Amino acid sequence: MSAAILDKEGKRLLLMGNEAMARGALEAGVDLVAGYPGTPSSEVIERLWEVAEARKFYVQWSTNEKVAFEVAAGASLEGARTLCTMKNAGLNVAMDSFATLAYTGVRGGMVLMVADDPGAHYSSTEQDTRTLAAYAEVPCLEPCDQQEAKDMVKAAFDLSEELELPVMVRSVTRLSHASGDVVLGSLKDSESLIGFNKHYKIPYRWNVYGAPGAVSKHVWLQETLTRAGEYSEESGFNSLSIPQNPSKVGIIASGLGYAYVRDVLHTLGMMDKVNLLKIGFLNPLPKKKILELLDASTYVIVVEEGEPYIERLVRGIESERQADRVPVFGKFPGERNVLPSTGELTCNVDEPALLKVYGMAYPDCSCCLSGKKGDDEARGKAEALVTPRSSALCPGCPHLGSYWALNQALKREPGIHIINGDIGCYEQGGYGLFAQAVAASDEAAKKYAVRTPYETLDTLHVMGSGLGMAQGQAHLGKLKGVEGHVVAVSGDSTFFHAILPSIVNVVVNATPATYLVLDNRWTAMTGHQPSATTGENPLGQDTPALDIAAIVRAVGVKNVFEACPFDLEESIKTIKEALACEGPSVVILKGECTLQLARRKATGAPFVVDPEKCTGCRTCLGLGCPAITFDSVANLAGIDAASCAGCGMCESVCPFDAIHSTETGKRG
Ligand SMILES: Cc1ncc(C[n+]2csc(CCOP(=O)(O)OP(=O)(O)O)c2C)c(N)n1
Repeated sequence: MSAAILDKEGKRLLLMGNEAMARGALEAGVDLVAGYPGTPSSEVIERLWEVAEARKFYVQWSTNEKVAFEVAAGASLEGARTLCTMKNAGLNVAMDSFATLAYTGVRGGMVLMVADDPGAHYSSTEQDTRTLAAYAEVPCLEPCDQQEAKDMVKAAFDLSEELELPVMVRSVTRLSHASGDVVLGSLKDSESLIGFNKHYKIPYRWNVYGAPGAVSKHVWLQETLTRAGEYSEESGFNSLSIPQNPSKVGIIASGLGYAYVRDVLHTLGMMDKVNLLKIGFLNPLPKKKILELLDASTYVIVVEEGEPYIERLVRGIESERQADRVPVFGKFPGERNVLPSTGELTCNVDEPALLKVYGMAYPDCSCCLSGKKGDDEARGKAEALVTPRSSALCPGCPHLGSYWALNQALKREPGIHIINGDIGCYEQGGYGLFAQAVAASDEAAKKYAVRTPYETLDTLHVMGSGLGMAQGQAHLGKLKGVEGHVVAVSGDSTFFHAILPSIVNVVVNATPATYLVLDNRWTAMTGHQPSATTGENPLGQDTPALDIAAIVRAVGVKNVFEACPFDLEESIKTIKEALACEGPSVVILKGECTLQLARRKATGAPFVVDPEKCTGCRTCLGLGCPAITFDSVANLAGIDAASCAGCGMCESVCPFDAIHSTETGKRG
């Protein structure tokens, strides 16, 4: 695909939204790109890595989103065109810098691409970052398809330079990860005039506190945003169409919401029969166009992915105008609610919504609201056919060994243990199934038996939160004499992203908690981007591989242990030693991601179960490896040779010596 995004002007290609946005940056002559992986945003940078040398720009995966944002911002202050990418949650991490950079503005065009995830396909929340762009008082654009995604990223660089503000482009999962037709524009060589000017246009331009101070910079920001409103009014990304005989119903549709509305209107043969305002430039909104639509319509429906963000503002505009003459329908609760305020929009959701609004004008159409019932029935039937199960770690995943070892190490320890999880492949250690709620007062019942790795984690929130929460629990437990261990786990990429300040906090507050780093050498969850322990960049070139044990020792952790999670006995013993320590302890469980081993053909021969020796005890199932099967009729375990990675962990857990490698034929 790298060659494709370098294809020549005029070529029509099928591109993923993220690839289209990468191309947009190349057509803008980008100088520097930085980001942190996060689905569904990562492919923008992955594609750009592949062409960076040829197109002579700099690219990096940064340690976290705040760092990435600052890397891009710093270069922009020198006049470079910069792109920064992240997922929705990433903007929370970068927020401090994002909200503050707007006060000084930028010099070279700076575009921030944030991919939201309505429907939470890949995320802990459905958070809508458009509200954060508004909060930071930064212009925000949102494409409706892949062509516009490319064009918008390119245009965002010009807009950013024109306004001297960073410009945010908001994408969503279905745009970033779906493919569509894109006609390419011309690639552009960088034309940036690079050079740093401390007093650019105003004295101490790049210092929020610099005279005449933050308030005056805020005044400038608000004036600039007002100017941005004029651009929004004129922007080709916002278009209003009112038929000759204006319809009673006006639709305001933004981003992907517009794409769905367009499909539904085509299906219903109503494309040129409604008053339609397409919004792509959404902060600030094109207020005059909205007023025109309101003037022409009896009802208005707002269709947008995420919160009722535009709807709220349109309601405000309408009530400011003349005592709520035009009812505004959308996602707000109440009698004008026609769209769900959670989950993702689809044509199935939008069509009944549009018809419901029409149903008020044309009551005959209310029969069309039955679509959801049909969906629910089909889902109910499908659910009856499927065996419920948790999502699983890969066969031979080192995290399986880490969880097995942790659960074994804690097994006979007194008290109720709290295992704080974090975000990464290993978060599946908390997905579980079939648990029952227990009243807070029911002390005994709180000690749930953990039968598989997938029931291990007790808390799971955001990157870095596990170790933070563990500290509160450990200190409180000590103060109140609560029995039980407090543990936190995280991966290696998460360690560098969010744990570093937290581990310093552990040390300076002498926190009696145990922290396990599940170091699989990669940022596996988001598609195997390198982490700081990998030792190579995405092009396979050598980079320093940082040593987590040395880092935690350097910040003052005295009890630092290392073990290999594929060696279960060693891991159990090591974790027990760490749990027995008085103060803070850290265990680094170092075992490379099995998918990477498989890619390098470094996995072992498959293992098999000897039916003569297997007693059907099911101990091996407790490892949670998806390659292990169980025949409940024959009461025998088995191993799926095609998926077995040959790690041998199952051999070590079998109490009857019934599992062995096909290579050696016996326990090695
Ligand atoms: C703030 C934020 N940024 C990015 C992500 C996307 N993301 C989920 S897990 C993860 C890192 C996983 O790497 P690691 O901690 O090494 O664990 P692994 O998946 O390799 O087991 C990332 C970047 C996120 N969830 N939140």
